[in-house]
Amino acid sequence: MYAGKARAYTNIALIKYWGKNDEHLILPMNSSLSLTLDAFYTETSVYFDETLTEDSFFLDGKQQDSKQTAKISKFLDLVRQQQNLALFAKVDSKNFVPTAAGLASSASGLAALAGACSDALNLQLTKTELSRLARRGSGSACRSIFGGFAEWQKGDSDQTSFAQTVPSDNWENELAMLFVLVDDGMKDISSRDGMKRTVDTSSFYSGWLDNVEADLAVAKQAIKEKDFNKLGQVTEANGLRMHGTTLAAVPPFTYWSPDSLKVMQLVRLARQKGLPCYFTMDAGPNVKILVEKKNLPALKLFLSEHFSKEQLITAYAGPGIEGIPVERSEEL
Ligand code: FM0
Repeated sequence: MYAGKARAYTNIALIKYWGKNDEHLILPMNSSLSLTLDAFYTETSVYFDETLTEDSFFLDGKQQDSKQTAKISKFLDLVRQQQNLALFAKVDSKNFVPTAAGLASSASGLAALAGACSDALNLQLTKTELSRLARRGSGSACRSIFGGFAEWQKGDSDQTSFAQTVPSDNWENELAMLFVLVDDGMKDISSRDGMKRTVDTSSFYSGWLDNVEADLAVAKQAIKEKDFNKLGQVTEANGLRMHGTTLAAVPPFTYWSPDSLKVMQLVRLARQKGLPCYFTMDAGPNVKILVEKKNLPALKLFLSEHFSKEQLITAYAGPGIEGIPVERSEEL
């Protein structure tokens, strides 16, 4: 038996990863930049054992169906192939989210799985190697290896595509991200499917590519200068452009719900009132608002007229991946 366990925190991209250049290796079309958060994380244990006759995947104590398990097995296959290992595994994952509001993320999940596998098989990977491994599970997971700001340099091969810390002089500790949970009751298009459809069919996709590397440079400069408005403006503009591409996909789609638009409008209104804050969205209707910690109470008060306490979830900058000891009682 080989057992390992790790905890990884989710990250939210300020400059988005949107589109793959190589779907098998998960090489992105563009570089991206994110902030790792403290409020949402995944703890995953993996047990490779000769008594197992198939892979199994438990999430929050519940065994997952064959479709969910297949994604995990695919990642385990990669590890088994790299390590010349012929053992099935049990994967036990627990998502820590403030509410059961669909905030579970593939970034924290696949990063934790990569960390658990590395721990179980004593791979002694560097952070760069671990980032590359996590990338193969889910692109955004490669950024969750690092705390604070992380940049995923797109690279052009398995070797050269990985994330690294963006030097920030701990500026991220002065920032917060407020999640506004809105639900449109619609079936989500996964980020994987959404980005593929966009790359394959959207006539706006070239416009995305035309701007994104410049956005990234502005974001890095803003972090260097600790210029909140500069970082916020480029975050909001970049997110809007990403979402713009989906409208020209065939068939078209959007992740926005009426409530998402309401939050965007309120953020603009807050700014007009002299409260600096900026929104971003991912492959779902929830809106994330970047704000300085010192302005968080005012922002929450402002939004509390429109949204319940349960819909407003605060996150701060979080740490990188952490190894945790496997408890004997948790084993098979
Ligand atoms: O996080 O197909 O990593 O940069 O969240 O597993 O590689 O789930 F929705 C926007 C994340 C995409 C932007 O995609 O895709 C970002 C997104 P995978 P992910």
